[in-house]
Amino acid sequence: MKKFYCLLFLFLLPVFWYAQEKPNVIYIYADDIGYGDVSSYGATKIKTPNIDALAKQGIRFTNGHSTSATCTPSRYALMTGRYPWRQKGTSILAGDAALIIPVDKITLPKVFKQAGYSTGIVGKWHLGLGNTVEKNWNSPIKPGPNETGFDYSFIFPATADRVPTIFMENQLVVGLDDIDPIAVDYLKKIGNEPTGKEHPELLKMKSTPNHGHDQTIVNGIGRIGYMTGGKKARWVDEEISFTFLEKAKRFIEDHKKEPFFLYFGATEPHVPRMPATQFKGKSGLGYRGDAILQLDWLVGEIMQKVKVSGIENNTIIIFTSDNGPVLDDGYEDGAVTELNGHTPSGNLRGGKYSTLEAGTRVPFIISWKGKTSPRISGALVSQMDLLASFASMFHIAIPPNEAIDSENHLNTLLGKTDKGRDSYVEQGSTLAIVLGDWKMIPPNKGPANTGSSLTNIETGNLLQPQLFYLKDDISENNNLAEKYPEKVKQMEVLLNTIKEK
Ligand code: NG6
Ligand code: CA
Repeated sequence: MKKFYCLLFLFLLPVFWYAQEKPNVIYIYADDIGYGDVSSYGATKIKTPNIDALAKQGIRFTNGHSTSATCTPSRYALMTGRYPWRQKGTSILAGDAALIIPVDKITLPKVFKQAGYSTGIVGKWHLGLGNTVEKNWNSPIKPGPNETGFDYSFIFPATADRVPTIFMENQLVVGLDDIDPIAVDYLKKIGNEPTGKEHPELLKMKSTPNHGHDQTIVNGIGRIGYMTGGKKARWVDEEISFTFLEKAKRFIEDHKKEPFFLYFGATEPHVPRMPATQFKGKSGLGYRGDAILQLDWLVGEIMQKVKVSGIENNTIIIFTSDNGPVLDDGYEDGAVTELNGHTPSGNLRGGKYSTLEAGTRVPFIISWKGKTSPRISGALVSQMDLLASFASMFHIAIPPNEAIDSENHLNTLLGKTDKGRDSYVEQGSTLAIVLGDWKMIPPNKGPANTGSSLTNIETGNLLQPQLFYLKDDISENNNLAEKYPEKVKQMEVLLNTIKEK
């Protein structure tokens, strides 16, 4: 009899192994959406029903963070599980930058690969390509997403406002043409195409003074950087998200029978905001608001695709943003003039580029239909923690000295507990430290505001230390540094310890 049970156990072993939970994971990374930009986070001037539906069936984090108040560093941290400021060259990258993610270290997609998943990225990349700035855009470029953990990639290289304005599928620009080769330069003008600076009359959307965005014109929009050739490969801004959505749906369709990880990097509501005709004018808040509606629609389309694929109860959908919001980020798109009382940062201070809360505290929703009990969680969590958390889900060991800043908070991310991180470093114009309910911004030179003729955002810079008790003062209005100097000291020491780790 004993023998029988033994044999039965051995026979069932593979069944147990397969029964280990391997939900599909779709990570939707919005670009520049703010804490107050979606209705489930309190927006009243704009409605985001699909994102709200996701929040309603999942966990809505009220203290969820990117690491940084701009894109590249936040994405670097998500991928590597390391604070970006540990590595030089992780600030906003040019469109021709070299890859900054190490190819020989663990990454978030590699965690999934090790667990037997198919991995794909569709959308914005902005982490560099190839080994050097100089590259031939007309032949395969590597290393890139495929060398850092993605089996499949369909991306645009940097941002929607940076050249080259093209898509790439697995190392190769889509739509290459031998007789019209692509060249890109960020230092000098190349080719003879008009620039926004020389020919503003050709623009369908003007760039705002002092903001650049006046180099090569593509699709009637002045860009950062110079580009020539590749006329057939260039995107039409109004169609970018349809293209990404189609590729994402295809990826889901092709992999619905196996576990998959899909990183979906939406471009909304980053500049240039040039939504599709069906969304133009729909929000009443200018193109920025329309772009948010478009983003919400995208989220709904992805949710629907998951549903009709019959994998709803086996799919985790995460929605979050790479940094806080900005209104005027370089184009006359009505974001400021048609704001109509909308508050993109909600009740937080600051925004994109800022060390204040709105720089990194962003909408953060995790839904696993049928598994997560819907709730609101105030736990302090970071996108950077997904790496260690999923590694723990799959019992994967992280190699020593890799992903050193990623913490395992799987139970928190799945809503089983509200215990999050004890401490966290937020990167804006300087590094701030959060410890429990306290936040300290060390003294920092530099203007208190990015400037009313520029993005007009409070930076958080002050020559004195700033100490806030976030629990009672989420809007960082009450500087307690003078009252609690020992707390300031303690947090300064902690920040230095983390920096030296
Ligand atoms: C800035 C751009 C801004 C935006 C940002 C990157 C200027 C003056 N401003 O340099 O428009 O592109 O870079 O945004 O050029 S991010 O979300 O990718 O970090
Ligand atoms: Ca961004």
